[in-house]
Amino acid sequence: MDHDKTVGRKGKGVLYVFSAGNGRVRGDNCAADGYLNRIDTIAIACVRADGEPPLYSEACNAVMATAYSGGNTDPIKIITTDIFGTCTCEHTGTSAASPFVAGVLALALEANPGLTWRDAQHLLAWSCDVAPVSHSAGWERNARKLWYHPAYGFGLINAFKLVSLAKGWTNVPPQAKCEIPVDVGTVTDFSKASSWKQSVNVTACSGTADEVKFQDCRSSNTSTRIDFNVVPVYQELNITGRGVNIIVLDDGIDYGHEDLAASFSPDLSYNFNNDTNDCRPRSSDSRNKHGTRCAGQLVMKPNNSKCGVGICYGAKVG
Ligand SMILES: [Ca+2]
Repeated sequence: MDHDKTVGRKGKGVLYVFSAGNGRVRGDNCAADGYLNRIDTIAIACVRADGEPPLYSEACNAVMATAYSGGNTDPIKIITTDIFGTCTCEHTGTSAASPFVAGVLALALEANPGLTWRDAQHLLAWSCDVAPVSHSAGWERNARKLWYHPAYGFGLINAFKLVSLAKGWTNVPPQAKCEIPVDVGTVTDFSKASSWKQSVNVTACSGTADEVKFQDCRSSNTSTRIDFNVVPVYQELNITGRGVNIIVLDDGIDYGHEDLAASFSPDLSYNFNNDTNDCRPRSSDSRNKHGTRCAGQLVMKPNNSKCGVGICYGAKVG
């Protein structure tokens, strides 16, 4: 991933979007996940249609933003493609939230192919809506007056705002490294369910060349609608993800599916089981449907009376 950050997309960096995890009800915390805690990845939590987080969606300071999914017993879940050429209305978990954000970022990349991995994070911070999820306690403003909540990140993703902002975006400066030595005292052993807390006041390297300062509060939105606002991206901006490549790191894609075939690219695919680019899921195990479902959320074909419409249906997937 270090390679992808510095070399991928001709130096602009691959955008990695991860689900924040489904174990909150068991006490899991996404801060314990090394992938989510990398500064160059984007962790996504979820809410149900009523704006409440399902019991499984984890909270930690790695969470950048929120998208929709369904609760465990919720009748409203996500419609997408399924294996064996079928459709499902049962896709759920944070697994269903992160593809929506990946799809919106794909739309942003069509709008502005020059975006870096850092720009993507800034765009999320400045365009997400807080109002639809503001009813929960625990929101705090950061040093640049942006609202933040560990269960929602910077709020609910808003495709039209993010892509519109991306169109005229000026690249943020390269990453600066602010290092502040912290004495955490004696090393402590942890057992399950034990906890340890220490507070440290930091200055964000104020007054130095590496001062953390390039965040501000550009957008405020009082809308309370639960809506990604993706339709105006198609209708007003004529953007569908064209020219953008997305890789679903998962258990395979049923690429012959009539809602996926046109967007599938073998050049983007690799099967680690047999070292080929044939990424069809093993049909002997019907649990291998996760990747097909996530891929459908991204690129389902529109106007074919099958399943639904992918959020960035003009993109390529593998
Ligand atoms: Ca379709």
